[in-house]
Amino acid sequence: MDKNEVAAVLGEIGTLLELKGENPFKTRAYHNAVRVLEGLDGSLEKLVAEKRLGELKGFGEALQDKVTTLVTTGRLPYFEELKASLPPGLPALLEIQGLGPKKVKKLHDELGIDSMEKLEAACHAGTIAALEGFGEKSQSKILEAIAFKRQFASRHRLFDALVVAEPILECLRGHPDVIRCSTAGSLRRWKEVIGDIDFLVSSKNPSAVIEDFVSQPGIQSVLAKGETKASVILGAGIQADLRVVADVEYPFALAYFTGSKEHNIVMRQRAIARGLRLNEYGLFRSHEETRDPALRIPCRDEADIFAELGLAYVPPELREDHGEFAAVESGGRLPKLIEWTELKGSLHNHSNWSDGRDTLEAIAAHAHELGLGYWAVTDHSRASFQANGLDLRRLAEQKEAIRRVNESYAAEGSDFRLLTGSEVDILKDGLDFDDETLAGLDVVVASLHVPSSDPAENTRRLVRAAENPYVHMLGHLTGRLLLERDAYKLDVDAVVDACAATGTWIELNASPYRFDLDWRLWKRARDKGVKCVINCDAHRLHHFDFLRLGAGIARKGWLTRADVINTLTLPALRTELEAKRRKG
Ligand code: DGT
Ligand code: CA
Ligand code: CA
Ligand code: ZN
Repeated sequence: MDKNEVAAVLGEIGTLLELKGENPFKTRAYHNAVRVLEGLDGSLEKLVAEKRLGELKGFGEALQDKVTTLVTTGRLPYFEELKASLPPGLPALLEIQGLGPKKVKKLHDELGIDSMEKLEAACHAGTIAALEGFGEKSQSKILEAIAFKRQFASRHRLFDALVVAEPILECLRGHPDVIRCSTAGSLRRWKEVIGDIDFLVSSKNPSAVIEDFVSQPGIQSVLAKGETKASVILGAGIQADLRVVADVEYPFALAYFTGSKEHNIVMRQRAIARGLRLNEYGLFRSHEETRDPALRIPCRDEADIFAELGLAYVPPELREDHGEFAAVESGGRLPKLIEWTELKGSLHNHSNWSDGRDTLEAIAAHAHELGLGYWAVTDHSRASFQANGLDLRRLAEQKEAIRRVNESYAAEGSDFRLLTGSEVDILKDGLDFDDETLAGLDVVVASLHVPSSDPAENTRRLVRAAENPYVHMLGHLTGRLLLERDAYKLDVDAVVDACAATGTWIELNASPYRFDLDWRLWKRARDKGVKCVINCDAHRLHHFDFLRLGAGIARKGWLTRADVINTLTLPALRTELEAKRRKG
């Protein structure tokens, strides 16, 4: 286990102990340990190997033992026993606004409440209002909070779903009874927000696969279990459906359950137009609905199905009926979509100089280790004081610090470089830094963090930022936070036009909370000549992984390698970074 995983387990232990009503010193020790680990610069593994955990603040012997076990074995029996000793639904109650560990414990001890459903029923029965320390008002607040949670409970950000789906897929892949398997549905199509996770498996022994699927660790509840399908609620509160089919049916089932519904409808129509029938069981030589194996046209994979219908293969990301059919019929080809491994770095990121967690040295080392060519440090500008934005003096110091880091790479003969930069705030009347300051930076991202309520005003500010010759790109253009906050009101088309006219790039912010600009808008922006930059907006080292997410969203937006600036090597990138300034 790495540092972050260990910290997550310790945090959970702290919470579970609180739910048990353990003494506050003990629980606080765990929460403190989380902070210490989060702030730790070096390798935790190394500290463990050298038996130096005791040097960390507040790490007594018991804690050292537990961390050592976690790091070396990846498991901690103490944690598993602790989890098993509490009702599984209890931690979820903590997510209800206004309920802390003390209150949840009281609800459990006095009323036997161990799930959202029981809590809701108790509210309706008026039992919560009568409970000491709660009252009428907090009872109605709890009901409101439950309703709020429900509204979002069935929608999840892509990353949260991937994190739980990928290990399950790996398990299925290793199962002796599984022939082929895949995710399907909106997850496979890389939608930014998904309802439930879909898995598809082909097997000669469905019941063995289903049994193992519903009995995997960490499942909250089993919603349904049949001979060839099952539905469960995973630990993260996300529903997952599994379907098991015979291997001859697998390509057809995969195409069907990948969707989208809109895409499937057109596929079925094309089949009908050819005197065929397409459904989840096959493509049949038939004018009626059927699943007669004798009529099935054999297809080894999805590409065969597309070919039978006179189409080139359409990757899952494009199956939204957003123009893919027009592109691939009558011998047409899709553009070769970008691959995330073609990305050479990210041009909008933060360090511990503003609101990021890591040092310049750690950031450079991580990017270098991932085989990237460059990484821009674009910390916040001074107006973002809540994010510890840099003033002119600190910006100058940071440039110097970055120069020193780069010298050490040059000395080792490495071509890797950090790039200097700023995520400069777009203020009411101009940018937070003057042109001269911006001209001294490698990379300038301009972002609107405090929008106006007037859409025309927002549009005007962004257009002006694009017109500045020292601004390379606009960051998270619409400001949306998925499942949390809508985009601010503005005329996106007008801003895209301004970017096209001035040669300003637009960021595809790859944070799973943002994915901003939305994938639906990229085809049009690209056709107007606007280049995309896929940026991690990293505040932590593990945010570097967002490159893969962002590239998937760019694929969904039909973008190719040539459309994305940060596929360029460093020398080619430097030329492009200079281009707008020369024109301006
Ligand atoms: P989600 O889960 O809401 O994010 O979206 P999907 O697309 O994953 O939808 P889901 O899980 O309900 O079903 C998976 C796929 O199965 C869906 O993309 C297309 C296919 N499918 C399900 N129901 C129907 C249907 O009534 N008609 C057609 N043509 N396809 C369907
Ligand atoms: Ca789904
Ligand atoms: Ca589903
Ligand atoms: Zn920002």
